[in-house]
Amino acid sequence: MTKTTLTKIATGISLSASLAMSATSAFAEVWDLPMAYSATNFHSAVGAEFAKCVTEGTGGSLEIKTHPGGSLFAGGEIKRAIQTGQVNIGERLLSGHQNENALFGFDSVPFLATSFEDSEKLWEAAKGPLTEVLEAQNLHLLYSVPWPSQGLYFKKEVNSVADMKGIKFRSYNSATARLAELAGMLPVQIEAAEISQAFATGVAESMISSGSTGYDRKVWESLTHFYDVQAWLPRNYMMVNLESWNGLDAGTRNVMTGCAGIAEYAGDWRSIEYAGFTLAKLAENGMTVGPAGEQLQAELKAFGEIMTKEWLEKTGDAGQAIIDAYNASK
Ligand code: PCA
Repeated sequence: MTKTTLTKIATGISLSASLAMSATSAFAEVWDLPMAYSATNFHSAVGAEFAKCVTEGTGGSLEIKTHPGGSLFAGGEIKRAIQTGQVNIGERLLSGHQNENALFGFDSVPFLATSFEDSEKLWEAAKGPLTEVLEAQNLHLLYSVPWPSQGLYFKKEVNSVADMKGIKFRSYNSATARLAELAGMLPVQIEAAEISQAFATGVAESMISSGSTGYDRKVWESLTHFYDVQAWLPRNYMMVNLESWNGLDAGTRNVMTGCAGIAEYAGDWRSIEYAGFTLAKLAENGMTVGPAGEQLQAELKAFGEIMTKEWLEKTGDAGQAIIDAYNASK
């Protein structure tokens, strides 16, 4: 997003804010916003800033209250809660629902987009189709922010796929579970909010995730190695129940869209900053942090090829169109 676009958004917000304030301040409404990750996580921080932006931008006529850490709904329940109107708004890792629609997994195709820059291009290619899928599910997409790239965590040195056999692996979507299966590991799906306990009790002993989640959950208390394999950058999405969205007056919708633009911009930057910071913190707390060896990286790439093919088989022309648009933008 350019600076001019941001200036336009900011101007739009202050204009809409005064409109919204004069028009609706007599009918103050509160929307609860469930989020799955810890309050200190950068996605949650961006969500809290977004909520404040909307609350202030509407002059308090629409107050948004964030509930991080899965405290209102667990991660796996958030999307359904928004769709069915149990809450009006919420944030969720959509690839957690790729069983429901394989397109949600476009951001978890191994080695398709491995840098922040490429993740942004892939998002540009996927945004249109994803928005349509969500609308058909009674959801309006507000913004999306990437996690830092995904690396492998273990409690021992691992140099090849053979070293991974039989390890209990914490997954967070079906791509992560499939990767585990291909490597001969035993996947078990666990929300980020629960992983410190899962690692401490031995329910899981490995995972693929960002340095960010490892840092948020202090995984150095149980795990020892982080291999920065840069497999993909999954994304979180802020979504509104479509009927609730359509029920808002135009001024409030403008404020929300403007705040969403700022949140996406700020979220991208926070994610980039947090990536370096959290890897340094893992190392500072005693973990061995570095790239994977050549053999492991090559074996993972081969799994990536299998999984890309499988994803395209499931998504057909729609998936191919995203990949083609992405490749054309590179
Ligand atoms: N953290 C989330 C999803 C991706 C990431 O980096 C998690 O592990 O649940």
